[in-house]
Amino acid sequence: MFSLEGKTALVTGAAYGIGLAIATALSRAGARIYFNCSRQETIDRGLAAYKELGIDAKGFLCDVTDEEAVRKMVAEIEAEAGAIDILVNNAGIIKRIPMEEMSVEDFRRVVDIDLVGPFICSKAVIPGMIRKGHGKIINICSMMSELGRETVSAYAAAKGGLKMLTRNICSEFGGHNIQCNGIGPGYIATEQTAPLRERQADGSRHPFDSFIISKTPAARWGTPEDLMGPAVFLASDASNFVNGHVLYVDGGILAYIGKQPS
Ligand code: NAP
Ligand code: GCO
Repeated sequence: MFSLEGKTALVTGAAYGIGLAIATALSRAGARIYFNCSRQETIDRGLAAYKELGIDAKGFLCDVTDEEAVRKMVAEIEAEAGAIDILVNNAGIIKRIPMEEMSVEDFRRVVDIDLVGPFICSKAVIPGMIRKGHGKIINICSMMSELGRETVSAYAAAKGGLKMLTRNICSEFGGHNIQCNGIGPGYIATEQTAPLRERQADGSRHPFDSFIISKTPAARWGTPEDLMGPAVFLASDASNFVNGHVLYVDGGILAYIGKQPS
């Protein structure tokens, strides 16, 4: 029930980080992999990574906020491989700026990529999924789908919205045997969170790094590999009666008040 043999998967923003790990897991379960990024150098970086992994992935230069480009990409994939069975809305950015200093343009850009992008990509693949009689959409949410913190107003608003978009796609298309679920990663060691883990001048941990360690029962950051199994589960027949759910892969952060001061 966990096999993805014969399935076609599109993972957005999957040149490195979480997207690359998820696409690799789907490929190892049998899926054919397509991915997109907004910069040619990232596409090239991703293609080199997939080649190194022995995965014959195809990359598209496509910004998820560009509806025409997304529709063209999906049409090209469908012409080559048939309707897309699995869409992972992974592409995303974050801007860490105090709200009173954040421009409306910055706020809009984060929401555009992290929330409108998944809407555009889902809207593009759903007709094919309906024709095929099944589909899996996995939205990469966040701790910020549930919690706020200073400086990430746009990102939290977008990821909170993405949780509700997940539930709405579930509601609107569950009758077509389309399951739409979220994965809510905890704090994962990728390029996106590298600034939060930078060693201090004296060699000590970044204060935020220490904070996350104290908030995580496992006392460690997650890795992209920690998300591979949950992604295969939500992309496979094993989750055919799971719909509208956000699976938090956070090491227990959301369950834990935090390490008590010694
Ligand atoms: P990352 O290392 O910053 O990678 C982001 C990827 O998205 C890159 O491949 C990037 O390539 C692509 N991308 C960005 N804007 C795009 C656009 N407009 N159109 C198409 N592709 C675009 O991020 P990550 O840490 O792997 O995170 C991946 C996803 O997980 C994001 O949605 C993030 O919000 C979410 N997440 C991350 C964490 C974490 O702790 N790292 C935790 C929870 C959720 P280009 O720049 O070339 O487009
Ligand atoms: C931040 C981090 C987080 C992670 C992730 C947590 O600045 O707080 O970047 O937002 O990216 O979303 O689940």
